[in-house]
Amino acid sequence: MTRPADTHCPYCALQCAMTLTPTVLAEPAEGAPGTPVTVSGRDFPTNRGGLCKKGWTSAELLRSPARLAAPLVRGADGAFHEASWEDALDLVAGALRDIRSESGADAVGVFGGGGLTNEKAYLLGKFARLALGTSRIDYNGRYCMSSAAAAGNRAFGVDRGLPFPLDDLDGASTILLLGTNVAETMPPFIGHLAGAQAAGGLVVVDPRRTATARLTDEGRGLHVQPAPGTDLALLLGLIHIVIAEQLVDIDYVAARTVGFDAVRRSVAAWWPERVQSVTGVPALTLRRLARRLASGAGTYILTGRGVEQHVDGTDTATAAINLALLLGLPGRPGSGYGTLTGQGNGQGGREHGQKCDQLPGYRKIVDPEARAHVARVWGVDPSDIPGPGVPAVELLQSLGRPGGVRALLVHGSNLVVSSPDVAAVRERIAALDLLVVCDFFLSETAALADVVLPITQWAEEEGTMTSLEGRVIRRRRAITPPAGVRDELWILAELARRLDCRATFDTDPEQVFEELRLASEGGIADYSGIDYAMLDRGEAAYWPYPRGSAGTPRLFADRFAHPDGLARLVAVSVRASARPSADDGELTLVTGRLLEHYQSGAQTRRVPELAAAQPEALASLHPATAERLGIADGDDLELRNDRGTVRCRARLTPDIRPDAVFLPFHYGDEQAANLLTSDAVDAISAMPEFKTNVVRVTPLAARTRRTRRAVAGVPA
Ligand SMILES: Nc1nc2c(c(=O)[nH]1)N[C@H]1C(S)=C(S)[C@@H](COP(=O)(O)OP(=O)(O)OC[C@H]3O[C@@H](n4cnc5c(=O)[nH]c(N)nc54)[C@H](O)[C@@H]3O)O[C@H]1N2
Ligand SMILES: Nc1nc2c(c(=O)[nH]1)N[C@H]1C(S)=C(S)[C@@H](COP(=O)(O)OP(=O)(O)OC[C@H]3O[C@@H](n4cnc5c(=O)[nH]c(N)nc54)[C@H](O)[C@@H]3O)O[C@H]1N2
Ligand code: SF4
Ligand SMILES: [Mo]
Repeated sequence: MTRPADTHCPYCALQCAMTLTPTVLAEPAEGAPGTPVTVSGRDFPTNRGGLCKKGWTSAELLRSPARLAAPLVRGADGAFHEASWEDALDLVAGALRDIRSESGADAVGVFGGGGLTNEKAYLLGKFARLALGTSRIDYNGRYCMSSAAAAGNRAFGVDRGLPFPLDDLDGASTILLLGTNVAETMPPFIGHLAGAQAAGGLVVVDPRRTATARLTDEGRGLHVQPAPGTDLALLLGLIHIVIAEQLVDIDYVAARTVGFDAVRRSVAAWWPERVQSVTGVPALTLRRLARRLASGAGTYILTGRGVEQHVDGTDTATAAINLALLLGLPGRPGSGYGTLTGQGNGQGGREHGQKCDQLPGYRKIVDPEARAHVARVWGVDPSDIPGPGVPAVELLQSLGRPGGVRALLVHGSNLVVSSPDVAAVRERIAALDLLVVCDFFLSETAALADVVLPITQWAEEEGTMTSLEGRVIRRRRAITPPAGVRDELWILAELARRLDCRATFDTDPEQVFEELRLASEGGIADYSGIDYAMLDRGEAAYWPYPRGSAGTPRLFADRFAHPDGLARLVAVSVRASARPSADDGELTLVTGRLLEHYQSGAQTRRVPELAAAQPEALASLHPATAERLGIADGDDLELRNDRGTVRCRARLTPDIRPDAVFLPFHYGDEQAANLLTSDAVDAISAMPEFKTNVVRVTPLAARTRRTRRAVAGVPA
């Protein structure tokens, strides 16, 4: 197969459209492994032909020398040995059977990913429930979208990240970006901010002066730089002002929402000066901002991980929704509220059964009607479907413990880099009886496995993804995969057969999608009206898309998804959280992303150009803080807390607040930012606290000096 293929980027949820052109045309050995592929941007409403560096270089991974070419099985000598697919799958199935018969079905766990196609995500959920019979499945979207999802479900009765097409933003005059650095995390996205910039109305809330914050320079808007982890207070303050200054859209609130009185009471004490004392944002700025947001049509409020990845992430997202509802934004033409989904299929991946409490179509696994519907599609009895499992952090905490998970299958996550308190996770992984990882590289997680199964990459497979817009799009195959790798649908089908599962496991993506359509029919995320043919004709398919309908580009025009059609205003309050003490060495650790690397870096650290641009973790410090701590640019330093230690070099920048230090989480082993993060989770969403943790920062050279002096009996 050597025709150009219209597809989308393998990485983030913007899913930029690209064309892949195999360079060797009409070769006799058609589709020989290693066919070079050229990437070109393709016009599409979201990226308009643009791609970021990661997209441009994505095809290099197809022919990477690091790519796995055969199953790997760990031998008695502790080393990996190549094995045949038959042997590797027999071994996995045999071990799973033994563990299941000894310890019960819940002794086998599954960890999925938001990068999987809809077909893989759907089949993985079915595989866990039917072939393994386990309730123990969850996925890395727990680390990503769970707080935004919980808030959206609670307020609107539905969780579609953007309830409107992205290019609606083009007409905005005010856009409030809460905790997102789109200029680095979705570069082509910023084209959609131009209208708001021109109107002087781009507002970026971030403790760092990021590339996105700089888009507000020169009268194009405002950068608000609160203390990390204080967004909830900031939002309660904005709501307080909106109410106090009578900026509430009274008619909208009366007609379309419930809960206003409780919200009004809950913000009464958050007057601007008090908010200033908590957040550091001047009261005057808060008032100006509230007035700007209420100044008329064309206002959008969008959240990202910066406000969501906290132990109060659901409540913070809820406060942002409350603000939007009081201003009458959701569902009104030309304005709105949304959250920016992160992973390639972060939206579709959270709809079809990878979540521990979920069945396809965003159905609840505890709902008898949902169980009956899905059981019919699967050809089983409802009682064959296990009940709810446990969310990701709890799942990982149970590994290798009595009564916990003994065997774990990982599909699409490098969890020993990206999970919170990762030193503890690595210990738990070591306590497993069996770890099986499907990947195309020997990621840090795969390197710990007993069996590694090498799989196809995006340019070698067919399927669908659901972008951050809630639009279902086609992933298309451009080249034939190398001989030694397999499609994950095939792997799941082969394992299911070996486990004597009687349910059907199709290996053709289109057939799997046909089944997903039926399974999702009548659910919240209803895909029943979508098929490959219409996607291939280029039709825009936004869910919910019931059979016979035309899909739903825009939600909430007339009603919200709760049975009574009304949105819920939910009163939320600030709880005390850990703050760095005035003690000189303690700072708030803020974690996040760099343009060049994707997530745990398992893929992008293997692209030479990207690795060369950002070869190592650098801790960003304010020059004033660095001076106080005796650290110069490029110095080695140590970040330490009760959970772990990271050693890296310092990068001095005035773009960060003096009370914080920033570390990207894209690096493995000893440079993993998650050695320092806490596994405390949000009570509603089970989202871990990734964004703000307390660390002590010390220059390494000085520490060594001190240690030497101490050894020599000299006081440090
Ligand atoms: N280059 C690149 N792009 C990506 C990804 C990647 O790994 N690399 N991953 C994709 C995925 S899965 C996701 S989820 C998205 C994430 O996309 P973003 O949400 O844009 O990414 P982050 O860098 O995690 O966080 C955004 C910002 O939050 C700020 N922040 C931290 N703490 C706080 C806080 O307490 N309050 C506020 N207001 N802001 C805070 C950080 O300084 C950071 O600039 O990106 C997607 N795109
Ligand atoms: N400190 C800190 N930690 C964070 C975050 C943060 O901001 N700060 N962000 C969190 C967020 S938002 C996210 S989304 C997570 C992401 O973190 P991870 O879950 O680790 O995600 P990736 O690094 O994308 O890992 C995906 C792995 O699966 C492989 N892969 C890619 N596609 C497929 C496929 O189709 N099938 C299979 N089987 N494998 C595939 C890749 O090669 C890679 O090894 O990290 C979270 N961790
Ligand atoms: S913005 Fe996201 S989808 Fe677009 S090219 Fe970059 S990584 Fe790929
Ligand atoms: Mo994410």
